[in-house]
Amino acid sequence: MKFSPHFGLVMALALGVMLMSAPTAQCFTMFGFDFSDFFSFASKPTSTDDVIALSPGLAPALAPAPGPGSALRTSRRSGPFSSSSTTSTSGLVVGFYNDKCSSDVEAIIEALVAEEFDLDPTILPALLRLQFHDCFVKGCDSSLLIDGPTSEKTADSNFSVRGYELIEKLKAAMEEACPDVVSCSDIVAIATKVLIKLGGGLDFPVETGRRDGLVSNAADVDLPSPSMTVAQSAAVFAAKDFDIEEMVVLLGYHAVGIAHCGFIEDRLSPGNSQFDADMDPSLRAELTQLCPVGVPNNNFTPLNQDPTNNNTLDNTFYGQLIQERGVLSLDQLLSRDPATAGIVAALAQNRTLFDIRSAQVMIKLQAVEVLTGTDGEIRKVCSKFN
Ligand code: HEM
Ligand SMILES: *[C@@H]1O[C@H](CO)[C@@H](O)[C@H](O)[C@H]1NC(C)=O
Ligand SMILES: *[C@@H]1O[C@H](CO)[C@@H](O)[C@H](O)[C@H]1NC(C)=O
Ligand SMILES: CC(=O)N[C@H]1CO[C@H](CO)[C@@H](O)[C@@H]1O
Repeated sequence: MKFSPHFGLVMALALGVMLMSAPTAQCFTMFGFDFSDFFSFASKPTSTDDVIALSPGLAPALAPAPGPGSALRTSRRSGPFSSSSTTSTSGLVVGFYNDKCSSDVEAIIEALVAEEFDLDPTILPALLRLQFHDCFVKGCDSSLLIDGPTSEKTADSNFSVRGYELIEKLKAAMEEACPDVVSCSDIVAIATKVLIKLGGGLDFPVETGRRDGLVSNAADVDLPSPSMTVAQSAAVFAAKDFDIEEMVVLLGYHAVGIAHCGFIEDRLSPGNSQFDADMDPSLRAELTQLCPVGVPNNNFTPLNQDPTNNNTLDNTFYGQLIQERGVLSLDQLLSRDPATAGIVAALAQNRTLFDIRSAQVMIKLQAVEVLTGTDGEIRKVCSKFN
């Protein structure tokens, strides 16, 4: 049995004759694997505790100047991150719950998330991916969290998405502190922000005020596939108002976490249409051993093959791409495609640049098509509509 990209089937269904060559539709059937081995070697990353009072001069050295659609770009702030609760055009604010709950919502979430991170640091990549998959389908509205026979999480692309239990646990704590006040969507955003800090990223001010969605359909899931070209993926991001630099920055979150053989093996064997002749030969040798073609397995490998990276959110991932050591096809193409190679090079050279841009673009991701005001609802349980 051979695995294909998990996004493939859904993409093909949802987008019909999309630009990409439809990958063969097969199903992953592996659930409940234990990821703990993978992270057992990881030492706990040092957190960047303080958001440096970043001056406006630190604004991205890379191409795109702030444009429409970004929370950051549209809010009146003095620097890349300001802790003021200025309303952005998304309707979100920093500190939305300050006057709505007698307990400190963010502090409670932070404490519980830190506890979980101590037990299982893989919760960082898990929530990063969960946040992305939620926000890119009907906005950051927790539609991914809904249980049901045809809900979003049953889509093929939900394969190996994890972290649902933590969100439910945080929700229970919120219901205890101030019932019916804190949305699941904000819990996901706050938890992700806390984990980014714990994982070595910046401590950016998280925007809140999201409401939870009322719709969750697997048929709405149209996430990009790792077998896309850079241009195809850029088109998917552009449809969500992210430019190509922002796409490259967001894919930098592949600094942490893992990919399963099903996404890799097509790149390894000569004769296969996805064969990557330019992959670093030593990486190919390792991956060929890990992912024997035609042999069903649940094996996986770090998305970031840099041996000095301890599952921290740093820019070493981009350096690996430059060395032809990308694990996913799309990731690797970023350093080869003339449209993105320069962006990869700049990010590979400058950790500070990655730290700032990855936080800024995460804030923007967390504001995609959010529900605010009286739209949607505040769920009582994150896996169920009220
Ligand atoms: C074109 C866009 C993207 C594609 C095609 C893509 C594809 C993938 C694939 C195939 C995996 C491996 C899943 C597995 O084998 O279990 C993965 C994992 C992951 N992705 Fe992405 N991804 C994209 C964008 C993003 C973005 C924007 C983020 C973060 C904001 C992200 C964060 C992650 C993380 C952290 C993991 C590791 C998950 C874990 O270890 O549990 N990805 N992605
Ligand atoms: C990663 O962890 C190893 C073992 O704990 C340590 O020797 C190494 O210095 C760490 N590397 C980085 C970049 O933190
Ligand atoms: C790295 O990026 C930061 C943030 O954009 C910038 O201020 C700094 O000048 C850059 N450093 C180098 C060496 O280019
Ligand atoms: C958690 C969850 O609902 N996982 C589902 C993901 O989608 C597959 C089908 O592609 C289901 O079998 C899983 O139960």
